[in-house]
Amino acid sequence: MKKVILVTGATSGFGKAIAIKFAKNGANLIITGRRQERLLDLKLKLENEYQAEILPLCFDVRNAREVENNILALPQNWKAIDVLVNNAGLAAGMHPIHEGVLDDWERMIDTNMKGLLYMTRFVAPLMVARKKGHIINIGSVAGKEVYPNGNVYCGSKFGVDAITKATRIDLVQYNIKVTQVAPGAANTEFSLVRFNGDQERADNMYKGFKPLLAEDIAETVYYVTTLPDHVNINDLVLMPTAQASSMHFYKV
Ligand code: NDP
Ligand code: 8X3
Repeated sequence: MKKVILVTGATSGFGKAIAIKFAKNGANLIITGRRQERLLDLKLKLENEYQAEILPLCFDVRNAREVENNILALPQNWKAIDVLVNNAGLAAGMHPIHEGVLDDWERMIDTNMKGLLYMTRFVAPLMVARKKGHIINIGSVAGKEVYPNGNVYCGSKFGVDAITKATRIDLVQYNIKVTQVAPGAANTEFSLVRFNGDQERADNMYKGFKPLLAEDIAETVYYVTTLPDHVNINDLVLMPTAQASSMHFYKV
């Protein structure tokens, strides 16, 4: 029986690479995001290249009702979700706290924390009923150490760190694994989104060192699902070799 993996934010970056990695390894996938065309392109690719069954769901994780309706409406065979990867997220802007843009703050908190909570709230009961499942939250080194002008993004990822620990405690009695994977700097669309489409500023973030690739995170997320039933990775922090902390990089 093929595993069912639900990945949020599968239209780009980590989420897309995670979907590809699991499809390559024989899973069926529920892929979600707001960009329908990208979801449909990925569905075709995964079906053609890996003979995976793919269910694309287009919704905004910030909308609790959309999350609830999409999960409740899943056909019965798709409700047996083995792994939920809470990956959808973003940084918006990078300003000192006293100059912060309120709309950016709302987007980060609503997506990174509340979106992850809504997904967990409606998927976890399906796992509880089966006494089986694995929830993987994508945190960040920004949820381990703050950095200048990272204020609200860091706060949202510290939130993910705390929510992950709390979720593990609440679900331990149901045989559900809960893991955080917390990456350092990775070159995806993340910085382009953070700097509102400014490609030069985004590229500058990764100059002079080799950042993580989305595939590195996909390998890691896949790895944590391959351990025996009695073993759970609680928290896994990975960084580029040239990064030593959220602020220390060796650049040449
Ligand atoms: P990308 O920008 O490449 O991908 C982000 C994904 O999140 C997209 O698929 C996007 O889909 C989805 N998303 C964003 N907002 C929403 C929303 N409101 N509803 C549904 N989906 C949404 O970035 P990454 O792949 O790098 O980021 C993935 C995760 O990893 C994020 O949580 C990020 O904070 C975290 N992270 C990133 C790091 C990095 O350096 N890149 C390092 C550590 C953590 P769509 O726009 O189609 O909705
Ligand atoms: C993304 C990594 O260092 O840009 O979470 O905050 S960082």
